[in-house]
Amino acid sequence: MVTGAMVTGAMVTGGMGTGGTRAVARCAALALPPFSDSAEGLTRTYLSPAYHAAQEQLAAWMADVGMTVRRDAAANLIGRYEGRAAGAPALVIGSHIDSVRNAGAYDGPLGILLGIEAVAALSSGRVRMPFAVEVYAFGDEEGSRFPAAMLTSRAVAGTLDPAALDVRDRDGVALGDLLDLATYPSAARTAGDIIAYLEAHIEQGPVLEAAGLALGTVTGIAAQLRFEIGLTGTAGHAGTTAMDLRRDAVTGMAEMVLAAEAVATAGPVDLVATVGVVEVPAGAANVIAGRSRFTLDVRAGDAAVRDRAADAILRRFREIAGRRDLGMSVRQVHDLPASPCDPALMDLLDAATAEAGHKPFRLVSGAGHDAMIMAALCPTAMLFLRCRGGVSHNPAEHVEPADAEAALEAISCFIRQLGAQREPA
Ligand code: HGY
Ligand code: MN
Ligand code: MN
Repeated sequence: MVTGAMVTGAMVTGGMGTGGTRAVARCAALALPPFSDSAEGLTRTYLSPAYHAAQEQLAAWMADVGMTVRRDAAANLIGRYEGRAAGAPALVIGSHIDSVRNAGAYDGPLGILLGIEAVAALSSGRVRMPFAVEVYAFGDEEGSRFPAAMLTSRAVAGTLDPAALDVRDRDGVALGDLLDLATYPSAARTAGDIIAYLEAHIEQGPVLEAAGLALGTVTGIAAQLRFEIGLTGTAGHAGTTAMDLRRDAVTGMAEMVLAAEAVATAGPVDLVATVGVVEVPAGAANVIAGRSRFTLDVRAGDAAVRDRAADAILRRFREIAGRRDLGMSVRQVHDLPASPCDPALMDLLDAATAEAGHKPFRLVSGAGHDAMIMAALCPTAMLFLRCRGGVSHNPAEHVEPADAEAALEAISCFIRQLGAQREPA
């Protein structure tokens, strides 16, 4: 399975870096070709050539630390380090290998690599726990290739609606052209197989840095709705069409974008609305746009707050479309309910953070994570790491190796304490 593209541990860290430092260096290595689909910056989308190259590299690093490695029918990569008894239920440590476009190096891969380093610490000490440890590299958390997110963790959690697999990317490539959709749901795990899910992830926000802390225990993940909006007006000549005769799909979209911003700004601080993709098919400088498309992402810690805001925004959109005589289509892409983390695992993560020498601190996640999907299958916990300036979904994303060392120590303490809880009486 090893190819010339492999980057060995020593090559990445110039020798035996310690686990957290090595994890950070490996994330940086995975941000470069062939592990990126773009020559400039990092873009790694589900099932792309860069995705497969990065999976091969992760598989090699998993095998290096004594894990058996497999891919499931959703093309997730899974490493397994057996417990004392073969086939024992597993603690799953995971995150996602796919990225947004022009991404930072740490959003996703860091949680996978810290899982591999936690297993490295166990295997180098020849330690076996009363449970197995599995490391999941989920394939499609961002939804940056197909118009759906969290597909592969939903397959694992068994909550995937097969209709969600009927998707095509921007080039018209269907998911069914790349994977066998009939067997895709066989990626599902049974609840008894997994005792808990732990995800380490950069905070992607400013709270830990402002508090002067390296680590945080996540209390829950915000609810999110995602829509695709299409507008239809009348294409026309930019030079000959009077302003009051236009059915302009771009100015209509622009008014709607600002309306979404106004509704969210008027709400509580954790209510956010984002238009991240705007498209003008067949757009040209001298053409009044007849069509436009855009995405709408609405989130809040409380699903009722999120839903009221989304309703208000869509009402504003309908009013704008009516006044401008524009056709409008609204497709809900996904609805992810708020996901509280498991109280007992949060306590364990606090204790592990303290044992690692850091002050336990709790915070909400405004960002979505595979953990919110895995919560349907098993108790979940998330460990946040400070990231510089709270910057993420941006090449400037940065993690201090010392913070990754702290996170690895906390994860190792978490595994030890979970093991102690599950030792036979
Ligand atoms: O959108 C999110 O919150 C995550 O980065 N996918
Ligand atoms: Mn992420
Ligand atoms: Mn992300």
